[in-house]
Amino acid sequence: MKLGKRYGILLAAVMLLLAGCGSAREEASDQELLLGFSQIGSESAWRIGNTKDIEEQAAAYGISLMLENANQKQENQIDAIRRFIAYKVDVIAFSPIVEEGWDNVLREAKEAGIPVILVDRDISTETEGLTTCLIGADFYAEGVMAGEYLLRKADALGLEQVNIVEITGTENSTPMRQRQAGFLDAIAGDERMHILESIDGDFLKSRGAECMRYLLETYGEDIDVVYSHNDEMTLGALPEIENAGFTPGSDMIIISIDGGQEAIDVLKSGRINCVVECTPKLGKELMETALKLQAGEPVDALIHPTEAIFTDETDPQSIGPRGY
Ligand code: GZL
Repeated sequence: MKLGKRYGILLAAVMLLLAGCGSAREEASDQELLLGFSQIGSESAWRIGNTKDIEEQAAAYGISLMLENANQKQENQIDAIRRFIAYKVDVIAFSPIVEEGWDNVLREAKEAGIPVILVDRDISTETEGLTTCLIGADFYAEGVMAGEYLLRKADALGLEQVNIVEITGTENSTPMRQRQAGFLDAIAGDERMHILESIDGDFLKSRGAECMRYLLETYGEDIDVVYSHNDEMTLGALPEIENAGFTPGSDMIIISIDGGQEAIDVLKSGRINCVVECTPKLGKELMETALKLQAGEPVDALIHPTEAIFTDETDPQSIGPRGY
């Protein structure tokens, strides 16, 4: 190939690349749906599994996906949503790290005529019509399932007093607020149940370990139950319990939420007593909902996946591969 022609092709490629970064719209063919998704981060196996499922389902449905990882910062999510608006995506979706603080950017999306889908978590706002629907777990029901398990366990063990420490997820997030509310409502009125302390573990393994160290130093053998809002924090807490000379699963009842493979394997070993499932596999519903919105079809305001509970009340060895 002549040198001049090669440079010509290179120059054209560079121009296309520069033009392309000005609008993702030009990169996606006209009929393909362009979906902008702002993901919270990579804080847990659940979150990583959620991202993987969304990417796989976008490919399966032929949807062009712009996925941005916010690295646990709300301001990064707000910036990402503004970029999606500038790129003129067809649909915006995001998992809001906390419930408050979204009104301004969602008004901008509405003014741009771009529908917004909430995935996994919810927002709190006084303004109607900023989002089209929520696809995510019923966190309140997860908390109730955890609390009802504890009531059964206390009966089975004949416990007369049950001292509970709670390691919560990210403060002001939907799963934190609702998993706490559901659990407290389920045990309310039962005189045996006492919450010694509730502490924010931010859904992180490292914070789960720090919180458990503090709780053990403060309450030690008075702790009968650890209620942890996600597996990551639970897995951080377990070695601290063992380092303090206690056996999780027998000296202390361990209740966790998410249902990832690692926690289920620990449940099978008897060091966790109960894992409430919270499926990260929301991608299929997200893609189908986005396609309906693009076609101008009505969508359900709330889509809750069905979820299970895994406990030591039945043989956990039969639990199959979890996929996250
Ligand atoms: C729940 C999700 C939570 C998970 C955590 O749907 O928002 O966030 O329980 C994750 O593992 O960090």
